[in-house]
Amino acid sequence: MASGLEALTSWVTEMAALTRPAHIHWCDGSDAEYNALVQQMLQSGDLVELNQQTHPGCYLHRSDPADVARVEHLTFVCHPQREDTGPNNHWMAPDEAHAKIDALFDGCMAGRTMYVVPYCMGPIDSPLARCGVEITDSPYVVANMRIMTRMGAAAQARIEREGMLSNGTFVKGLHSTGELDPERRYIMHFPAELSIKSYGSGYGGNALLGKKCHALRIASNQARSEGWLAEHMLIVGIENPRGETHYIAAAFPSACGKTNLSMLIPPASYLRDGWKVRTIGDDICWMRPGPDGRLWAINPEAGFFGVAPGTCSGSNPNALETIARDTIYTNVALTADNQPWWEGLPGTPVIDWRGRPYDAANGPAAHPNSRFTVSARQCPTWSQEAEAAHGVPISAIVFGGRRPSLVPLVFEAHHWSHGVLVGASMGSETTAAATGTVGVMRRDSMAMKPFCGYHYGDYFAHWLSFDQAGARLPKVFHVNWFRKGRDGKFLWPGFGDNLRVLEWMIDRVEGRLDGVETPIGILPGPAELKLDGLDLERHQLDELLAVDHAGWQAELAAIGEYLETCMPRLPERLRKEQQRVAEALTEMLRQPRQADATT
Ligand code: GTP
Ligand code: SPV
Ligand code: MN
Repeated sequence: MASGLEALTSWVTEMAALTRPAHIHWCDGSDAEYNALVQQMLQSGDLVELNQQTHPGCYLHRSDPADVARVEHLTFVCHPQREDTGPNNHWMAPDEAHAKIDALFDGCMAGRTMYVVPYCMGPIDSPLARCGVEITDSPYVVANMRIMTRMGAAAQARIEREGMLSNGTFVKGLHSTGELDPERRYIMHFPAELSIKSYGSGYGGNALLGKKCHALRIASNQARSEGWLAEHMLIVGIENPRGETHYIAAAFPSACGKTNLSMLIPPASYLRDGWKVRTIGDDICWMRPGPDGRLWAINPEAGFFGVAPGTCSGSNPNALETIARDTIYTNVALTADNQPWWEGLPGTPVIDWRGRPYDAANGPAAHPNSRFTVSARQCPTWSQEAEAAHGVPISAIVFGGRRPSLVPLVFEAHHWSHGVLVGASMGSETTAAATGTVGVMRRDSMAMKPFCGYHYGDYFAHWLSFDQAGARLPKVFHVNWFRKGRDGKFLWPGFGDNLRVLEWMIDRVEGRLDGVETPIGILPGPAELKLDGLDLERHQLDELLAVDHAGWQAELAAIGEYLETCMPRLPERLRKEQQRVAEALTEMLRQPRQADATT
């Protein structure tokens, strides 16, 4: 086998022959390199300097107005066999996909610099980490990759070292901003070749190839064949006053609260009692069974690419503190004194995200998917455990989405197979994180609909396969922070108060609380949620914890239909779980007195 360096240089030579750049720059990840890129982008107008008194080291990037979010309809997973891609992805035959996108790459870097960006997803010395190299013509992408990944010389050294090993093959990503024409834009994945080709977008998950393309779509394939999981999950450590620390991994769809939960600030009474929060990751979790049978998790990322709108001192003071310096903002608005601004912040916008004088008639001042890119180390709750090579042990897995009705605040799955069903059944209203209509309910199994790089049926089977002799699997829960009352307002205060729900989970994990058995799972008993200091009326709590059996019967039928889309690869065990829950609901409805009861 060729050494890692030979494999890398020959691929770079090949890509340079295709794209024909004027210069090739191998990134070392140094401060000097980052600063030079920033200076260059300030000159070219790719970056605008923000108020350096209030926001030192902060810059604004305005992306093309037609390039502001992930593009799921232009994202392809190109397995050699169409069936392996599944109903959850768009497919193109690999040859056709290469031909189509290579025609766009042909000579596209003429007169420009090609950056070679070696990166490591995960702590550089972790056996769970994986490397990649992104070739790009966008200095904005390079600067973002430096913040979001362990980028540069150390990653390249690991690639060179691992070239000799069987599992050492790095993921090859080729990216060009192209003309930013949505008609000439593709995000292509070739799992069998461990490669990614992305053309025509400079935005977020479309262009920072280490993130969704590598760490989820490609890695989910590697995880499947190597016996681990690559998931769209935050990782948070919760230390209670007893001194117990539990790590919780939670999968919510895009813009549904992962960043917020990962760095939550406990309610005042919890802080007084000594509760502590440790942030490990806010978007992606790679986990595998350890020798003790537990799932051990790492965050493959080194930074946050977080949603700006809604981030404020009331909801997420930790994030606000994190992004007060050395942050790249994308598509936010500006105040009169050149500070970044978005909906939810105090102050007044003067320039909107497109650089125009702000006019409410043009819509929000900041784009709804405007974001910040910042090193995770700047987060006040960032934990050294995020650098642990072996990862952290996961006590609970949480699924959740935006469900304005039906779905209670929290419930626990009966066992692992039921937990897999709960994850597979997830639904949520769509958000501005992807192009398309916002606020439409869709199924989003494990929050991986846009990110699972293979057939959902095989994916569910992979999840089920962890239930083995000797396994000490986490408990599985489902939450819904987004239930609305008759007045159309959220019933649950959310944010820091979500710790109250996490506390219940931890007590369940520790066997300290009984909960209440229902057909859909185990809910908190009447006095089991600690609600001191909360302005929540009795009827609101009742609504939040109600199980509407008839409504759930219809939901289970809809889930059954949805699971059918994975046939013939739907695991029989999952179908049986769906039937078990559906039958338990039917049984409940046959006993009118019990069916009326809430909890
Ligand atoms: P991606 O980065 O797209 O994967 O998003 P995310 O899952 O990290 O979502 P994030 O934490 O950035 O939250 C997205 C939006 O949901 C923000 O506007 C938040 O203010 C809002 N949000 C987060 N948590 C809560 C909550 O507990 N309750 C309510 N009502 N809104 C929340
Ligand atoms: C998401 O959409 O889930 C994100 C943002 O985390 S992006 O990196 O653009 O995919
Ligand atoms: Mn995400």
